[in-house]
Amino acid sequence: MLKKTLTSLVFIACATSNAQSPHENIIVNGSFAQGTQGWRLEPEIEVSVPPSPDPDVFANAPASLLMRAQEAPKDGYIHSRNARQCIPIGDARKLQFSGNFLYPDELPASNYGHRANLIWHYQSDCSGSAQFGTYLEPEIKNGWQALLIDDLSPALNAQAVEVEITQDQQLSRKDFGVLESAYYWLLEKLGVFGDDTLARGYWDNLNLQITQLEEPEHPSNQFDGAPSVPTNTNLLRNGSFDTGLEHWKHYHSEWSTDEGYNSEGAIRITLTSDDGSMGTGVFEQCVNIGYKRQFKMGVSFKADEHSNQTGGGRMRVSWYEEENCQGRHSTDGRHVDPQKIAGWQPLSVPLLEAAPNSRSVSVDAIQTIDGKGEFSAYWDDMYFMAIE
Ligand SMILES: [Ca+2]
Repeated sequence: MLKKTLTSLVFIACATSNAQSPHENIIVNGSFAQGTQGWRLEPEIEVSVPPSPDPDVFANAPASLLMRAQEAPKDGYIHSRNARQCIPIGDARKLQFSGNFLYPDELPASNYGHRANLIWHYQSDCSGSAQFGTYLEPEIKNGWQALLIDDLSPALNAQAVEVEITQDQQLSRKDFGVLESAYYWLLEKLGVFGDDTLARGYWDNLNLQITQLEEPEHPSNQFDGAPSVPTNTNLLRNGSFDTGLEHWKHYHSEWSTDEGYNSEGAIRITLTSDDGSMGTGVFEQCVNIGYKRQFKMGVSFKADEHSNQTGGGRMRVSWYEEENCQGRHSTDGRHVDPQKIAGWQPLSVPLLEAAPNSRSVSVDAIQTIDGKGEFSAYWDDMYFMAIE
């Protein structure tokens, strides 16, 4: 049994020294009653008393985390102010994340700048590589609001989670119309706002709790009875798209009969954008890998020269702990992207190491478009093979 119900968890938590107890808040000082203790704060963030503490929720801890970032230049770099905390997650299998948020001033017309992110880390001190998990995002409304995400699964092999309270320094005025922009320009000129026109926000009662623990004795790297898979054979079905798109999950796609790399028949993906660049997963296939640990992969890519916008792509994989791409997963950092050149280009990753404890892999193609318009590309001869 990999999964245990909550009723049987308490004993396990007590008996395992490094396990966290279920239903306790594993965030240190998530109520900010102890000031900044446990948190790393960047400038323009402070712990202070909000103008309207909720008497029910905040009776014992009137202090909250105030995000009051200044607007940053629109120079193409990512700008944000963050408060962070790294928390080892032990044997956590499922978690619940919640918090309260307040806009203390006039509501912004549009503001997607405030978020509370969860980022999974493979090192217990949150160094090294990471995988983005999920986030809480406040609605634009008056008064304290409660935000919650239930049933979270850590990334496969994650050792810690980083709680990152963030305010984007460019997004807050993103969708303002001309009249609104003029209004704020006037207020600034009159000194009403100073230069602090990004919507401030208070966070409080940040709570991350484990709702399900993994059985500590769960054997890792045990593959007794796992089926073998052949080496140097394409484990993807219909990788050459010779007869259609069967065996693939696909989006924004059509089968092309008159294009192809080694043989005619390819998948053609068309992305359109009304505003700005974007990227999305376009086709994928799940492969059970048995006990094999080393793989190689590749695909051929050709941009359609009739597109009125440029774009690109990426081939990458995510490893899953159970067969058929079920359970927790971990996205591999090794990937390959096509160059912006004409004609077919074969792409390959010569060595991929399966994530520890993984039993299946999702082989994914992602396509991007660089701005407003339409970008089409052909993909063909995708392979994923076990190496001896
Ligand atoms: Ca083909």
